[in-house]
Amino acid sequence: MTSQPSGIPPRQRPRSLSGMQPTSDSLHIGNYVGALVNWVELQDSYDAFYFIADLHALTVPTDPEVLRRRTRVTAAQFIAGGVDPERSAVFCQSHLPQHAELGWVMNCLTAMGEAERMTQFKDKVAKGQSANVGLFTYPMLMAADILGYDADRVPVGEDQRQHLEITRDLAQRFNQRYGETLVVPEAHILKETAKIMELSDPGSKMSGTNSPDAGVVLLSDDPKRIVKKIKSAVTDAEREIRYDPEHKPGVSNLLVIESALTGVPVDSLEQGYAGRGYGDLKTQVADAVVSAVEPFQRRMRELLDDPAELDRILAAGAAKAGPISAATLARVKDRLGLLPPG
Ligand code: AQP
Repeated sequence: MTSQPSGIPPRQRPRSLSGMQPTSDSLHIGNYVGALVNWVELQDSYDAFYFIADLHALTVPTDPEVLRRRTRVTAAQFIAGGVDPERSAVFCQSHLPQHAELGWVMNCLTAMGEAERMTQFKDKVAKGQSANVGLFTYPMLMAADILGYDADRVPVGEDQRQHLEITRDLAQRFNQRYGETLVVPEAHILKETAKIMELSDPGSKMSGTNSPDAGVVLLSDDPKRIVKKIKSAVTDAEREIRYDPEHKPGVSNLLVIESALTGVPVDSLEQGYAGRGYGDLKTQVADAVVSAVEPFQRRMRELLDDPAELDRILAAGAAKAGPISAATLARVKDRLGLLPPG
C-alpha cells in the first residue's frame, strides 16, 4: 500500500479508483483491454471505486437525453465487463458534489503554465475540438476524483499518464504546504495494452469521440460489423506476422488485442502464426473479439432492460463512496483554513 499520511484513517486494504466518460454510445475495445480488464483484476486485492465521469463528459456538448442514456450504458458496460457492484462501488461522479468542490481546490493549486502543458488538451484543440474552460481544467477535476478517495492505484491507459503525474504533483504540493493530508497515487498502466490504436490508422489512438467508425470496435457493435472492421484493418505491405509496434503498428495492434482477450502471450501468438498470412491473423483476432463481446452484450442487454436496478446499483455505489470523499474534503478544508459551517 502507498505510504499513508498520518491524518488519514487506517485501512484494511489499498484502494483502486478509476472512471470513464459517457461520451459515446458505447465503450470501445481500447477502453476494455486498456483499462476495464485491469479494473476487474484489481477488485480481488483492492477496495475498488469505479465511476462514470459524467461531469467530465460535459466538456463535450451533449444532448441531455443522450447523456442520460449513455450514462446508464456505461454503468451497464462496467458491470457486463466484470466489475462486481457487490464488491466495488460503481457510481456517477455527479452524484457526489465533493468531486467538483475538491476540483476547485485543485484548480487553485495549479499554475497556469502547468495546466497549459497538458498534451491531451493541446491535442484536442489541435484536432479542432472547441475548447471550453472545463476541458482546460479537466486534469484538475480528475485529480480531485482520485485524491478524494485516497486512492493508491489508478488503472488507466497510456493517454492518462500525464494527468496522473499532475495529480501526484498536486497531492505532494498540498501535503508540503498544508501538512500530510492526501495519498499520492500510483498509475497502473500495463505496457502492451496501454494504447490500442485505430484499426484504420494504427498511428492514432482508438478513441470514442475522435476515431472514424471503421477505426474503432465498439463493445456494442454487432458481431458481423466487428468482423468487417477487423478484416478491413490496415496492416502493411509485408507478409510476416510479428510484434514490432514501430515498423508494423497495425499487425502489432491486432496481436495485442488478441493476446489481451485470449490470455495467450504475444510471443506465443507470433510462433503460432509462423508461415501464415494476414488473412489468418484477422480471422483469429475477429474470433477472439466476437467470443469476448457476445456474452458481454447479453449481460449488457439484461442490465439495460432493468434501468431501475441499474439506478439502485449507482445509488448504492454513491452511498458507499460518498462518506469517503466527504471525509477527505473535510480534512482538506480544515487544512486550508476554511471555517466549518456554524
Ligand atoms: N485506445 C486506448 N487504448 C487503451 N486505453 C484507452 N483508454 C481510452 N482509449 C484507450 C482508457 O480508457 C479509459 C477511459 O477513457 P476515456 O473515458 O477518456 O475514453 P476515451 O475513449 O479516451 O474517450 P474519448 O471521449 O474518446 O476521449 P479522447 O478524446 O480522450 O479519446 C481511460 O483509462 C483511458 O486511458
